[in-house]
Amino acid sequence: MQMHKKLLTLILPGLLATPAALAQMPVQRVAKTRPMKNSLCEKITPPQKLRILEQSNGSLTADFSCRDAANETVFWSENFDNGMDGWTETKGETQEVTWTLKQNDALPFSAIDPEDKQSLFVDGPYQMYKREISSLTSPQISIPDNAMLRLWMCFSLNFNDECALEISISTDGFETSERLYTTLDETGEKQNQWRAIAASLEQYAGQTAQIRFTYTYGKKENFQTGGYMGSFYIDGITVSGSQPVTEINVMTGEEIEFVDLSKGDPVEWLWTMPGAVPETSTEKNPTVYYTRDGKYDVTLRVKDAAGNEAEVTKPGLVNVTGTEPVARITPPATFRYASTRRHMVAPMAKVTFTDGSDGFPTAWDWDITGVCEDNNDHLTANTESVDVNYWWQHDWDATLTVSNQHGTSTATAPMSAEYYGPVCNLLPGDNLTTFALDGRGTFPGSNSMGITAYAEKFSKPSVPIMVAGATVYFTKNTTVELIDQIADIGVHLYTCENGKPGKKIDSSWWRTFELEISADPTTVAGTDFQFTTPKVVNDEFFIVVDGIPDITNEADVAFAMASFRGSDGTAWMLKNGEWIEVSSYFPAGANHTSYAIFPYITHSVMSPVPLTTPSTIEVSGSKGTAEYQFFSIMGYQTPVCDSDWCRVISEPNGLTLDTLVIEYDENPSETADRTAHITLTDGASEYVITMHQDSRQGGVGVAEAASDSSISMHGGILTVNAAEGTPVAVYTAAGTQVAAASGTAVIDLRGMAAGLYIVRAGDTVRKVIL
Ligand SMILES: [Ca+2]
Repeated sequence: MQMHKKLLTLILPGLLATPAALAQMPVQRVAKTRPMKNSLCEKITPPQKLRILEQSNGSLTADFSCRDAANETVFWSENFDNGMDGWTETKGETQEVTWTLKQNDALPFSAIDPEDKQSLFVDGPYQMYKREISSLTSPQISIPDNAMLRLWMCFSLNFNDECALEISISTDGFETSERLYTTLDETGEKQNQWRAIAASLEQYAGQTAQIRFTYTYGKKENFQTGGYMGSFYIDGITVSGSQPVTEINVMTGEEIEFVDLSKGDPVEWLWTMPGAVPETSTEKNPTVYYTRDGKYDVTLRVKDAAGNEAEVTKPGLVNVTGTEPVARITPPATFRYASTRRHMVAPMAKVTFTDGSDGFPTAWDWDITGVCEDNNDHLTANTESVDVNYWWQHDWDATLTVSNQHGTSTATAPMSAEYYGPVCNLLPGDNLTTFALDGRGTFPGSNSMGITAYAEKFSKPSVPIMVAGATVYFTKNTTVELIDQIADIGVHLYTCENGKPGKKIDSSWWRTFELEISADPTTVAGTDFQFTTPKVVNDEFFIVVDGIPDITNEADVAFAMASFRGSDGTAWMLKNGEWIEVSSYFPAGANHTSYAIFPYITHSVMSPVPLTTPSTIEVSGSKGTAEYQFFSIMGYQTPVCDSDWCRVISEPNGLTLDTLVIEYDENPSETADRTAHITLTDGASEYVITMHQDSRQGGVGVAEAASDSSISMHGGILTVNAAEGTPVAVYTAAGTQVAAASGTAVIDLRGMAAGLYIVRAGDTVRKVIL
């Protein structure tokens, strides 16, 4: 493969200033909190007067509730305040795991239950080699209909590394059992907090069962390191069944799980929930949310196997309260033009802004610059999303103001309209750094933590792009051993699948000793990795860096990233063979970053000039030629026509701006018009010109070529359609008048110098390119 390397430097004000600050940040395996469905529905007492419209048939009766502790009756509970009577402990060989009762001094359970005296505490050994599995089993519990197991747990921060806790259930004394929960499924933040845990026991209705807690091994396999296994507190265990619901209070966007409580063995359910998302469901227990304030009816109609039907309607059951919206713009692409760190979009192409606001606004007010024919004009719109076309290159702003009955919020997205250039996910305030991993190497770089590759995620582009390669800013390439010096550092283009790196599209390599490292410690040098050929991308994509040797006394290779921040994480890493988001690993709060990886992209832009030129060329029934002025930043391949009565007879001129000459034959029909399509491609996307030819008896000729605008230009001939007496003038870009006419006029500009001209017809002004 062809290797081309170019040196780029970037000023890094934060690079050397911050190691002390960085060292203060502990490295832990920490993950984000899984949102708990607590307080989904809140029961108001005393219940409001509720008119429930019921209709039953024989033994079939419809009713329902919603999944929440407030709408449940507790059938069995254990808070360990009076001991552990009835619980059975199973010890392992070393008897090092202990099940005792004590209060969590740091986080007493009395914060949740004011009456609380103590909690169940399970503690592991302090030497890893003594680790063992131990369990505690409940007495027999009668499980009601629609039962839920609910409890609270507080984890030491090393859970899932050395230890994990499982909850299982059995109806036969644990001859057989089902796992209801394991801490290993908790991928969220490892914060010191009481967590509400819930599991459905629906399938055990009417049976007698036992619950078992099992203290077991975590994910870490390196037992030689020693160290404490970890502990858990458990409290507030209940087994409860749902009771009919009379009122539900939720916020907009909050999920409600409705629970069927119908009697008489229904086999079909039809929920009608006007105002909800979704509004209907045939599930037994559907989950919905609401987007607007108000009181909403819920109807459940059920049918049994014999075809009997029953229905219940609870008018005004769900009381929804909204919040003030928070404006957020989803720009056409979120990655940023490297030199401005503004979101980069394609000029001269249709791109779309969408509303990404929180809080369900009911009104939208967009104000976007750079997208009008006059660069001083603002485009305004009141729709949820808006399609725009950047007439002007470089830096512009898009502002969105959203509102609902609770308030108003405004956000601005800084935009750069550029045809090509390096892009990144670095935010305007980011400084570059390399992070020390507590003596276990650097991040991103050589390490002993099983991190073998780094992936930077880029958004879908505003239009299809070509990715030619990427520049990576390395900060260290210390290698002593030959094997490390010649290690291949790879940079790869990957597709995005299920949000993670998917298929490898192309690669480029340099050996470790060939990486550019700046001699000036206040800057970093870029190493340019060029792919074998530019690749078309029209979706989310990743640039992956791998091949970095593990940390040793002889090898230490690292590149730069943005200092950790609270949001906008785009960095991924391959740790122990699994792709994970960097923000799910480092401590919450400031755990988001982006790598100093800059892919080089070119937007696929193919457009008529001026932009308002219609994509349909109307011609008369006689034979002739038509011209079409066309811009393509990447050039175009030989145009293809789907009919043989017309053809492009001009050759590509090799420039971005070209005039297609289209020859067409006489239409043999005296009465029927006909249509052909000429397709142009730049290798990344297509542009289609439609040729519409009238019948020979038809009246439309070239001189009357249709146009949306009153000013149009084809092949140097300017056509102005204006009311009689309207003054028409043509100016150079510098403002010098070069032609004048009145009313409808055809002005031949073919003798003028190429460039931009301004045409004024009365109040209408248009720029044309000659
Ligand atoms: Ca307790």
